[in-house]
Amino acid sequence: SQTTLAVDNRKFPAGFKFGVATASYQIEGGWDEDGKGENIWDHLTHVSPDLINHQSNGDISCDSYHKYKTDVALLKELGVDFYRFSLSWSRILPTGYIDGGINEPGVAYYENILDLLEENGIEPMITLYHWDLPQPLHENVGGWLNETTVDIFANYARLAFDLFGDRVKYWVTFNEPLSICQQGYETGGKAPAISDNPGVDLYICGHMVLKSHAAAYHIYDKEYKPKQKGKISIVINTNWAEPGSDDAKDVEAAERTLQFRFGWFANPIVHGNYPQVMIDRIGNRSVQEGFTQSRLPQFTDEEVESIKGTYDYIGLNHYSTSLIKWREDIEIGEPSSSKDMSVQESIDFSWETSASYWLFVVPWGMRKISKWVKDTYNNPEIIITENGYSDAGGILDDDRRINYIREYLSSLLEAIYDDEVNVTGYTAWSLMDNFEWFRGYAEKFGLYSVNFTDPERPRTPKASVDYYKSILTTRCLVEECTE
Ligand code: PNW
Repeated sequence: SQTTLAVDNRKFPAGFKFGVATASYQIEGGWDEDGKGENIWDHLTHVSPDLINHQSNGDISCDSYHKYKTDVALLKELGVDFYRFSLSWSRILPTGYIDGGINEPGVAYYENILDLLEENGIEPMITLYHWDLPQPLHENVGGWLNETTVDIFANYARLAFDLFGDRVKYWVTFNEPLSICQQGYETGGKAPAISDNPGVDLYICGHMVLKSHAAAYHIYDKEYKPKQKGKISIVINTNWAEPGSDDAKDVEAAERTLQFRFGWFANPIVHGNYPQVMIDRIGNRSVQEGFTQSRLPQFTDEEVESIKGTYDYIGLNHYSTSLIKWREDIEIGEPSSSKDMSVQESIDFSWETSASYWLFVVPWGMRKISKWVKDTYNNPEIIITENGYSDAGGILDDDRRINYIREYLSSLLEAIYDDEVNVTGYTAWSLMDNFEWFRGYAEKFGLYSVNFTDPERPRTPKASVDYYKSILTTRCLVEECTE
């Protein structure tokens, strides 16, 4: 395996921005306060607590609903250029629908945060949807499996631009459609945890999320961008897929993996339609399985035109790398997206581990995925919207996290200078330890530690706070960097 030998001593380009990220359900708490409606994560953690490690939930979490002033003080202390956070849809629209009424205290909460960020010179980057769908939209409408949700989301997006857009220059429609659809509607690893129609529902979800994204993009582009002058896009996640050998078949399988994970969403927004390899493979298998049409829905020509170009930058969440080898197509039976892809995925046992089973420390993957995105999608502006390292907690001297950030950023500098990839920002996940979905509070990604057994939820800086601060001051990774 390759390793980064020395830390890059070059300075990040002028204008390069550093931030940290969080998400509403993971930090806010106040799950039913001041008129907030129930969302699919409130519902799932309450109805099926056994799905979550230690039966934890986000009812209180970091209590950021009450402690946002402290949070902004932490951001100020860190010296970040921007803060990426998400809106809780059901805090603003308790039923999910505009017609259900706007919850004023919910709106005030985000206005207060935006005011404080502005006072402190920190730019907001707002994610409209980081997985917390209002429960009524799931229960009564069918959530991301129903076309109706596209319009309902578009109305919510318009409201958000209307309420907050004068102060926001960076918008994200969706965080990680791959996680939303594959885990929410196939493996059951995320809310609404539906897994009874594998190989079918996830692609319908992807279709609806892409249409919803495009609808929100066009609303912003036509009605708000001319005066608000911000940028809007989507955040897509993927591991780097490293071919298991130089064999052409392994190289092809690795490329196919990237297309099935990243291309599923990036190809439509950049080139207008799903990757050909997905259209072909899912189409062929569907026929053999006895379906009368492909399990991958089709865009009409009009939809292709409308989705194409709906990005002002590309948001990339990147944490780790996998080794991919070619394999014989899996035999026809019950459909699934992994059978559609049919590759053999593994890791190198020499890679450093983390507290997350899926996260291995492979810094050079950052350069490779950035370069691949540049080459595959017409050299777009790229913002790394998440990258980070988990431990099991109780470690304030988090040298493994420091090392992870240093080496991934070093690899990013190589992408920027040696491969001329247009990366304009980097976001560390996360500002503080928080509710890590099905893993509860067992995996900690924070730069600040949070004591979840203390009702005050005190935040304590880990050593990585000082390290990140120093990067923000010097704009490089070593004590003496070249200009
Ligand atoms: C992100 N993977 O999800 C999410 O956006 C965050 O909410 C989450 O807390 C963070 O990563 C850490 O898990 C991911 O399998 C889901 O490579 C899956 C993967 C990576 C990130």
